[in-house]
Amino acid sequence: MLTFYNPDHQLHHASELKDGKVSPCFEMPHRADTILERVRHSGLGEIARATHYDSARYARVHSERYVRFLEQAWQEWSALGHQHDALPLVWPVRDLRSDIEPEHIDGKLGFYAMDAGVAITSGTWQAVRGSADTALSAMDHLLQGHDSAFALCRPPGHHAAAEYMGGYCYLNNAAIAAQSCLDQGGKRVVVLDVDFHHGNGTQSIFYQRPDVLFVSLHGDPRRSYPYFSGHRDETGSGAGVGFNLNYPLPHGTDWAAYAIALQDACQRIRAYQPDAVVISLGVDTFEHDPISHFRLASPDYLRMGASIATIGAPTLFVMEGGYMVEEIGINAVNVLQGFADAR
Ligand code: SP5
Ligand code: ZN
Repeated sequence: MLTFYNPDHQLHHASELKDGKVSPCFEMPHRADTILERVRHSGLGEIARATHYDSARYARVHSERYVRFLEQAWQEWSALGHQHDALPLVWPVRDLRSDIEPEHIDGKLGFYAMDAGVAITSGTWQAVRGSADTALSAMDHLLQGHDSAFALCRPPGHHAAAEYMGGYCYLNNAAIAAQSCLDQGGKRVVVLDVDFHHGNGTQSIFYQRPDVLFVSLHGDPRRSYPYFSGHRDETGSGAGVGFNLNYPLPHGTDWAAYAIALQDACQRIRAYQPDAVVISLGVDTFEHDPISHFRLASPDYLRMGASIATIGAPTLFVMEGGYMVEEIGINAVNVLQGFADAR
């Protein structure tokens, strides 16, 4: 399996507001470097450099004004004399106006964010677009007739919706790749999200569409981030009714319980007969993850990969979360190896 990687991710190392304090993000550059090292030493396959794409490709699933905001935010922020990270601090919730884009950067940051886990720094845009380009490069490889590919994306993407960032995510790499597949002749695409957190951004982007089936296994939003999305009764709307499938699972879920939900999900995906499957691959379901609450062990990720392989469609793995940096490489590559061994 070919791995796509872009070293520009290192330009994004930010802080987040958590537990009432600003401190370094759990989502740090060392994560991707640890995974890359593991890919190198595991014999999974070659590593390829991602190529550069026009930003119009991101605007297939994001609004143009949001992409423009991401591109210009640091310039607008630093023009005020700031040298530290830009963090959103005010949001247009419920009956506040969310139709008029503010002119001031403080307003824009909140307008285009769902939380304070998405700092903008001087290198954020270059890293963010490099991450989307990594997913696009890997999808192009898949469309050339290969069985699978791994996009080692960083920063992650699945919390980012058409017009907002959140949860360490800016551009939705998995959604951009899924849309690219459709734009190049694919008719039915699945995004299967196995990150611990519900992929609210991906769900939102495809919620009214039948051409992308979104399936997610995640911590029950009644107790887990992102709290406001990921319930079982979210099944799609309009033409998309029946094409959104959530499996909220309780704190403490181990492989035995997880495997039952995953098998059910894979069976539903097979019935859809997809042209391609995009896996939002988060390994924050790990028992020692510092911010999550499932109990998967390292060997379970081999089984996860084997289970995903039973879907039987061309498969693109897109890296999402996972914050136990020491084991993130072992766990992520275990999924890929479990998949490759079963094919
Ligand atoms: C891509 C991804 O996995 N994003 C996750 C974003 C989660 N952000 C909120 C996490 C809050 C956890 N707070 C625990 C604090 C432990 N001291
Ligand atoms: Zn996550």
